[in-house]
Amino acid sequence: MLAEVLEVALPLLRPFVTSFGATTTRRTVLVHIQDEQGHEGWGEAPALDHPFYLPETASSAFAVIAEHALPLALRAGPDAGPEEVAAALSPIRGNTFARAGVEAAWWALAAEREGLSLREVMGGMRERVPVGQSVGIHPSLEATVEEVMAGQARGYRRVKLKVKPGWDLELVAAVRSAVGNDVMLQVDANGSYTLDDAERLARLDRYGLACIEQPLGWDQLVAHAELQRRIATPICLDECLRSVGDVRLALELGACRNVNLKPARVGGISAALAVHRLCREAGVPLWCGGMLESGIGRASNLAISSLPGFTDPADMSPASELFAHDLVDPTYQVDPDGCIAVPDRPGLGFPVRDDRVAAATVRKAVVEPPAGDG
Ligand code: OSB
Ligand code: MG
Repeated sequence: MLAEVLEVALPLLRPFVTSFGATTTRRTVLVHIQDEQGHEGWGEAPALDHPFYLPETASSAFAVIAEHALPLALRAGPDAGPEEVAAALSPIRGNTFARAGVEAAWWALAAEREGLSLREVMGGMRERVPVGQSVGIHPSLEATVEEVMAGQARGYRRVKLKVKPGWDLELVAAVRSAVGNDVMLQVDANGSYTLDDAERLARLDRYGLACIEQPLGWDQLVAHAELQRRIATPICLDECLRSVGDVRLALELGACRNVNLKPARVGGISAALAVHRLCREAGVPLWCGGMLESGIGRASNLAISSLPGFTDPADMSPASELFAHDLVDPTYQVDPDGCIAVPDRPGLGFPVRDDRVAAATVRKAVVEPPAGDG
């Protein structure tokens, strides 16, 4: 079995600005495996370049995968399926993006081996997935409204605005009046407020937002429960939810009424399937978030988004809008009705361009299987 981890640099066409700063180059981490029969699997560990979103970074994910996650996964044996690999990775604490990248490669490998699409091996049903746009922080209201209206013209089913203290009330008022009351609108603060801002945040209630995402700190579950008692807009959590247990606790505490599920942020597809079950049983609105992944990471997000519990549009603006070139070709498109078709090709579902991966690779480590294994 060949197993390698690659760090790739994908320059963004335009910087993506959030309350934690500007992202200009997207370094991300890929996991590539190939078995004796030539079946391949690709996965992505989409930690950001820096520790300002969550503690994990592309560099830390690369190291944890090379030194711990891939060796543990390979010890599960050449015939292990993705759930067995997830179990083999469970001794690793935290480092959810690293674990997810490794597990994802085994999901794609399993799909290729079984001749099934990724959607089928995950139990997804929908053939098309509705998506929304995530609009970064711009220098002016006019520039933001312009980007929103361009997205509306392209069919996006929902608008998400990045906000931070001082870039919030006027912005939401301007966008709400531009798009009208029927467009699904929400905001994402990436943890930039405190409970002292509760009154200001309550003033967003009048704009009919679908949710306010991660208003408070990345580890502030109890404070979110307090805030939710003081505002009418449903709180959605992103950064706070890094395991199935976190989601269960958040719902029990009333810390959120809406869930952004990034499969990689909760540790991989197996954990994400458990979160999906939990939210579906509890009737909690659920949607698939994004991490500005390459088409490799988006492929598994797209597949899982076809499950019935994903009630709201996904964050999945296409790689063609983020990067000069995607790592898969053809990549996916957002159709004029704001949906992306879920591929039914076996395996990952999108052909990986080895030449583009090679050109983007900044470092690589090959991990040997334990002696005696194929
Ligand atoms: O907070 O949801 C977020 C991108 C990178 C890091 C964090 C977030 C985002 C997004 C999703 O907003 C954008 C996308 O992947 O299309
Ligand atoms: Mg978010």
